[in-house]
Order: sequence, then structure tokens, then C-alpha cells
Amino acid sequence: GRSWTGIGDLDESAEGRPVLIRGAAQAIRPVSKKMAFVVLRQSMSTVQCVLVASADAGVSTQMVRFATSLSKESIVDVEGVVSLPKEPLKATTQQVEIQVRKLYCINRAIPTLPINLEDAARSEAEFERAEQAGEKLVRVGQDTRLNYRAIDLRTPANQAIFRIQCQVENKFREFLLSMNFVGIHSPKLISGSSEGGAAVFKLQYNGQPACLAQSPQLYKQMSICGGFERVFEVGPVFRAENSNTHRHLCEFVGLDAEMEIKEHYFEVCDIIDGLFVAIFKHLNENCKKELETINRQYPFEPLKYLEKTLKLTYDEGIQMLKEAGTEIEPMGDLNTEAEKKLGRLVKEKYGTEFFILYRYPLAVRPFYTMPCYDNPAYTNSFDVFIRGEEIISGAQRIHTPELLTKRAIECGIDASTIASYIESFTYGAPPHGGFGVGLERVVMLFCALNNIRKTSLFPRDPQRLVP
Ligand code: ATP
Ligand code: AMO
Repeated sequence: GRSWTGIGDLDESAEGRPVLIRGAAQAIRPVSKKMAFVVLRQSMSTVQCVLVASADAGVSTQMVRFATSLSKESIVDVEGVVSLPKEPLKATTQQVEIQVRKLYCINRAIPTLPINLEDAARSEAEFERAEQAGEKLVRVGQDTRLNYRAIDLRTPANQAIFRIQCQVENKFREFLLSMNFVGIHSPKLISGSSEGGAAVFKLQYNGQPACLAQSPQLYKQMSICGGFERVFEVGPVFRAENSNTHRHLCEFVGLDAEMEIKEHYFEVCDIIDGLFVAIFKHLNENCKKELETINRQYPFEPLKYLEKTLKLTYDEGIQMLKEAGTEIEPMGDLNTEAEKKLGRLVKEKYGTEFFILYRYPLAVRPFYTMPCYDNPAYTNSFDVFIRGEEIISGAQRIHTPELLTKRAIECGIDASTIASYIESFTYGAPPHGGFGVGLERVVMLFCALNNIRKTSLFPRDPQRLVP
């Protein structure tokens, strides 16, 4: 085959070299009958291709005309020679040009696209500058973007977001594998709720009532009962939430882990500490181009975190809120606003936007959570926050069938619906704990994006099943 060059790999060192590239025609600018520019894009990179009619280069005026007749986003192959521009280029990522020898259209896009990609890629600041200059630019709304996601995903920021997501997932696996965790796949078609509550999608399973797994919770614990000391899973999680918020999806990617605990459930917190510090470092060191690309459209401050993750008790958190004028209902959950405020207070006091809040009240945790030995009104549990929003829940689990049954009943769960789960704790079950992370939330909050739909490839929310 012929030798192809990636647009992102084109730099000054290639000056004078013949290259063959393929990209989408992002912009087409006719200059005269004899000259035109075509900007080609491949993932996060763009390059300017220059067509000048000349017998020497074998470029005819027909070819220039053909280039200017291309529809935007058509797929184009260009053979040409790399050259250095006379002035620095503002409109492309690559600081070289291609002097076109041959140009082929591989597949045309329809002439009128539902989204103008240049508008879709603009930052809010650009819109504001244009407005002040009296220029009319059209903002592309969230619904339009999601309706035509196959186009919207082409913006450099979106290309970067899903590369970051892939790196978070990859680092999650890599780190846990290095800590002797075993990757598992638990069933998603299950017989009942795993987290309690009504937020389950119900379906028929060969005539029996069934549902989509709300989490791998019961099965990751049963894997521990099955003799795996440490397990992790990356897989879909289904929540029939009727939550039309910026941070709830009906289907998201769960990063789950479960492990034997030898002495204290802080062993689980230590894994989270090592894991997330490794993820943040990896992103900052190895995904610079992606982070800069996101920053150009959605500016954000780098995440502040400590080398050793801060841990605060729920009571300490409540006290900080109280001193700042926010009262929480006794032994109650933090609402979204209180979480945000606590995030700000912790940042001011401790200089970190990533912390663990532990020892939550029993009343606000799921039935399988281990109560504290010294005070059963509290639990060996925790949530983890980035920029004042929850990304992780976790806990030590109850490992005795008697207490598990008692807690299930107290929480209004019909123990017969989880009989096989409870039974697995009668065969000899080690103390254990674990945690669950929402992948989309990690990416959203690391990059301070304002909506979880931006970090879900084809989001499923209460209103959206298509595309
Ligand atoms: P988890 O389900 O793990 O507890 P979560 O982030 O999904 O985590 P919820 O428990 O669903 O959070 O809710 C936590 C807080 O988020 C609630 O106390 C509530 O204030 C807020 N919240 C949840 N759903 C909504 C909603 N639809 N509208 C506004 N706030 C909501
Ligand atoms: P929880 O219900 O808190 O815990 O979920 C764990 C993490 O998943 C993410 N998350 C969501 N992300 C997007 N849309 C949603 N609707 C949504 N709901 C939750 C959050 C949350 O922190 N079994 C326990 C975990 C455990 O204890 O191991 C569980 O499912 O980031």
C-alpha cells in the first residue's frame, strides 16, 4: 500500500517532503480561478492545503474549481508537498501547509449540514467577542449537538474528551491489575434491584420479571465470596433515574472494585488514593494536547489535588458547613448545593479539590453497608468528591448473613429477592469492601465541564434514546 501521513504528525521537519493525507474538508476558501485553500481535519488536527493552478505542479484550473465545489465535511485525499507558510497560521493546528499536487474526493457530504462544525467548535469567549463586534454567529445548542452527535463528535474538544475518557479507563485497569485485582464481568440481566430503591429498568426475561443491573454490587461481593481476593469491573450501569440534572444519566459506565479487607476499610481508601493520584498524574503528563484542546473551547483551571488524598469525616464536613452558615438535617445526606459548598470550603482550607468524606450515617447508606463497630448509627463508608461533586461511593460491606438480612429488611427490601446473594455469605465470607466510580463524572469534573452529556458518547437521559 501507499504510505499515509497523519495530519497531526505534519510539522516543520517534513518541509519539502511529498505526503499523502486523508481528512474531512472543514473549510473551503476560493481565492481566485487559479487558487484555493482547503482545510483538512483528522481527529484533533487541521492542516491548510493550498491549490495553485500551474503546469509545473500538474494542477489545472479545473482541479482548483473542483476543490472549491467540495461540500464541507466531504472526505478528501490529498497528495502534495509540505511547505512552510509565509505567516503563522491562525486557523489550523498544524504550522505547515500542503502544496497540493492531486486531490480526490472519496465521499461527499450533503451540501447543507445540520451543524456547522466551525460554530460547534467555538468557545463562549469567541461568541462574546463576535457579538461585541456586531457579528452574528449561531451557537449550537446541546440538543442539536446530541441529535446529530456523529457530526458534533468531530469537534476537537469532543475528540479530546473521549481520548481522555479512554485514558482514565485504561489507567483504572492498569493500576488495579498492578495491585493484583482480577477483571470480572458480572451479568447485567438480573432478577432484582442491587442498590434498593425504585430506579430500575424492568423487563421480561423468558417470561420472568427481571431488570437491568443498577450496579455490579451484589455480584462483585459474591465474587469475593467466590475466592477472588480483589476484583474490578468496567461495564454499563443502568439507573431508571427521573433526574434531569447536569450529572445524572440513565446509563453510565461504572468503574467498580471490591477487595478483601485485612484490618481496616481504609485499605480501600488507600487504593483509591493511589489510583486517582496515578490517573491525575497520567492525564497531566501524557494528555497535554487533549487537555489544551478541551481548554481552548471550554477553559478550566487544572484540578488541585494532594499527593496524599485528604480524608475528612462526615461530622467534620457537617461542622465546616455549619460554621459557614449551612445547616444539614441531623444525620441526613448532603444535597447538591451543600456538597458544592463543602467543596469550596475544603479547597480554601486544605488547598485540594479532591477529597474523601467518610463515616456517613447509617440512615443514608445502602443496606449492605457495614455499620461502625463503635457506633452503629454511623457506617464504614465514604464518598469521594472532585470540585464539590460526588464521583465515588464506597464502603466496607456486611459479611455476616444475619446482619445482612436484618439490614435488608430494615431498609424495606424483601430478603427473598436477594436470597442467593445472602446465602453466599453463609459458606465462609472474608471481610471486604469496595467502591464504584462513574467514568463520565470523572472526566466531566476533571475538566470542569458543566454537563455529563458532554462526556457520554451517545448519552441516555430520561428523554433520550436516539441516536
Ligand atoms: P448516589 O446515587 O451514588 O448517591 P448521586 O450523585 O447519583 O449518587 P443521589 O444520591 O442520587 O446522588 O443524590 C445525591 C444528591 O443529589 C441528593 O441529595 C440531591 O440533592 C441531589 N439530586 C439527586 N437527584 C436530583 C435531581 N433530580 N434534581 C436535583 N438534585 C438532585
Ligand atoms: P452509587 O450509586 O453512588 O454507588 O454509584 C457510584 C458512582 O456512580 C456514579 N453515578 C452516576 N453517574 C451518572 N449518572 C448517574 N445516574 C449516576 N449514579 C451514580 C457516581 C457515583 O459516585 N454499589 C455502589 C458503589 C459501591 O459501594 O461500590 C453504587 O452503585 O459517580
